[in-house]
Amino acid sequence: MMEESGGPNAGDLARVADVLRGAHAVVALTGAGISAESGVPTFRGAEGLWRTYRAEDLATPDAFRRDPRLVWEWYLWRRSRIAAARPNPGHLALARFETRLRQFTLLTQNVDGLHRQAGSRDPIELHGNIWRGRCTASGCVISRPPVADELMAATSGAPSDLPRCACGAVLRPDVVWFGEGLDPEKVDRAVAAVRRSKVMLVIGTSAIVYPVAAFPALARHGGATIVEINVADTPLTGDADVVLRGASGELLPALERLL
Ligand code: BJW
Repeated sequence: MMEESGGPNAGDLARVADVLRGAHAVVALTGAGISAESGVPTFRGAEGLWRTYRAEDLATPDAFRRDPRLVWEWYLWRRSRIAAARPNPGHLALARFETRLRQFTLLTQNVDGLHRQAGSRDPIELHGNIWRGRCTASGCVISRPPVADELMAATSGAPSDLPRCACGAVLRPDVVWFGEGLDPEKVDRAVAAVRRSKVMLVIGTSAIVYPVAAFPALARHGGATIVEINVADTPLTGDADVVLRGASGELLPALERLL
């Protein structure tokens, strides 16, 4: 259902639109929930990936050392789901916020690349990008290695068939696993944007994975208004200044219409 001007969030939407219009710097932080309406599975919750798969077996450096083939197969399966997905009205509205709002910075924990597809010019992808591979020897990053070749390689049996860099070393997915540090350059840019923000929109994230989960508190400490957009409560909900309860694919376009 579309969020209409007289809907349950109407007063809060108008209030958020007012604050956004007056703000000199705005940050949006997104999580898996913004891509849920595009058909990309989230991690937690009833249908979440971690209900079916164990993070310890698939999303840690140890898991990759133990069984790189299993990890690659999981990532290639996820790529195939993402390849079939298109940006939804939530991604598209955020891309337009870039031109409508002053100093708008988009931070995302998502690895699916849908913000770029929607037209966002420079989303800071804090947890990496599933479409890139990274050389386990040199650390060099390879954009969009051919998926079909990798799929065949990853499922054809021999260990030497794992996706490889031109130097011969095995590639790994260019994403951030549990226990790994985030790219310091991205964290620095993100923290600078968070510190100068006057409004922070926290959209579709369970807000429990650190260090990103600390960003709303940092923004709040600097005096920013925190707006949570989510279909459910999170640990952030009680500390948010405004909570817009509902699907981001409906609420973000509704917010944009009020700007
Ligand atoms: C909707 C919606 C709709 C649905 N509209 N909303 C104990 C205490 C504190 C910290 C730790 C601890 N033990 C370990 C740690 C550290 C750990 C951590 O935070 N763990 C917590 C889980 C406890 N963090 C790390 O390990 C990080 N690294 C680190 O700390 O490094 C330290 C270090 C420094 C220097 C050197 C070495 C180390 C790294 C974390 C990496 C996270 N990686 C993943 C996988 C990425 C790759 C991949 O995709 O495979 O990132 S895990 C997964 O969680 C993914 C996500 O980006 C991340 C966050 O999930 P997100 O986006 O919030 O999704 P969900 O599913 O949780 O939530 C969806 C939300 O959407 C829900 O709220 C829904 O209600 C909502 N929703 N539909 C609006 N339509």
